[in-house]
Amino acid sequence: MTAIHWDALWTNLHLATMADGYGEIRDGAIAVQDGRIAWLGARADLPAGASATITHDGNGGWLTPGLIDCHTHIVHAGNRSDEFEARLNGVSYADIATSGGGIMATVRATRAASEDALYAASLPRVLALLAEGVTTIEIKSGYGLDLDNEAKMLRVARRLGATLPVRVVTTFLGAHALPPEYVNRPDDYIDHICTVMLPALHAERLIDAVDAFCEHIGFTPAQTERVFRAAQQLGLPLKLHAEQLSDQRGAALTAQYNGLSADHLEFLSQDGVDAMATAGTVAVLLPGAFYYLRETRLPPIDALRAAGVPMALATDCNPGTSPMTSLLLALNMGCTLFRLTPAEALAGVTCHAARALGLQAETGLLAVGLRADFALWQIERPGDLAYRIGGNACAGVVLAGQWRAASQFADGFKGADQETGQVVR
Ligand code: DI6
Ligand code: FE
Repeated sequence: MTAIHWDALWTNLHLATMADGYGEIRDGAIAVQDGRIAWLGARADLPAGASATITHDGNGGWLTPGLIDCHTHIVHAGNRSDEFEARLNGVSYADIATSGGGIMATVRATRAASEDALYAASLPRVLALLAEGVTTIEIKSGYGLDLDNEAKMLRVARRLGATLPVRVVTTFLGAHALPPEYVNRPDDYIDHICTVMLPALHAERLIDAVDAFCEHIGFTPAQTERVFRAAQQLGLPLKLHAEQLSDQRGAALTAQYNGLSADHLEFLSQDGVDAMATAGTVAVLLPGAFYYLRETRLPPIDALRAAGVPMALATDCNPGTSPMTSLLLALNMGCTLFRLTPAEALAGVTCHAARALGLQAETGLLAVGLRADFALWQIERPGDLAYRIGGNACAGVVLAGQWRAASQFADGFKGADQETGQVVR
């Protein structure tokens, strides 16, 4: 019998495979071949005579699947700290909105930014996530609101994925807000999305999924359904900002169209929970926005849990309602604010987040055949990841088999060389 030889082998660590709770394997080992997991188990069970080209020492830490931030608006220009400050000085949200603030302030800044400027503005936010063990990020458009500017946002998202050691999944969120060109004509804007923007951006291969903001301050369920139909005709998977501020039955609509996820969900009804459970639609919980808006109504966590709906957690990184670039903080908030258990929270940024992106056959678990996307942590037990506020115990990440120390993602990391595609160290 020929001895087994792998590209890389990791030992002197514990594994949290996330298959069934933490799926702990103490004193484990994990082998990588061609960027995928070839073997994992207790070190004592390593096949006799197995060897590897590189053996990595985990320093007694814990290896988890690479973390997945499955809902972000991380590509945008400008910030809204002026509004934050004005509100705390007594200016009302309505006044800010009538004077052109809110989402429209970010739309103006994003439209005005060149593609390079938008990339440069987004880079430090993405690096902050990577330094905390993130290996997959979903990035939405939705601050361009016309064909050229939505395309610009999505190209920047693609470029972040091409130049950094992270898997980027793009979501077209043209139906985020009504652009000034279509004031009082929301149905015309939805027409434009369905007949012009969606087909053009899809033809440029800029879209992996389609989302909308179904809300009394966003788009109606009927308008959302038109976007869903157009997306489905192109074979694109669906997601929805649903039930964030009111119950529009958006989650049930998403389930009806076999959507990947319904996100936010503070005002989700039992009917919505049941529809999601039947369709296998993931509930993406966004505690950063809940916190920032000082929302008091909780998503129906107990009902989701009882119905067996997979619950993911994400940052919702955006300049208005969740200016947050820490998925570890979202993990902590998922526990403190939403009362998830630390194991549920970690599943929410690994296996369930993968499912929310349709990537469950690729990443989100430590399992043979999946991509070797790992995060290595110098912690005592997996629950430490949700326990702390601040601090970062991430030693580094592995994306498709390749190791990178977390310290690389500190200030000064410039992304990849544009000519060669090599990451600049
Ligand atoms: N829900 C939100 O919380 C964000 N978008 C959305 O649909 C807010 C985005 C912003 O204020 O810029
Ligand atoms: Fe969002």
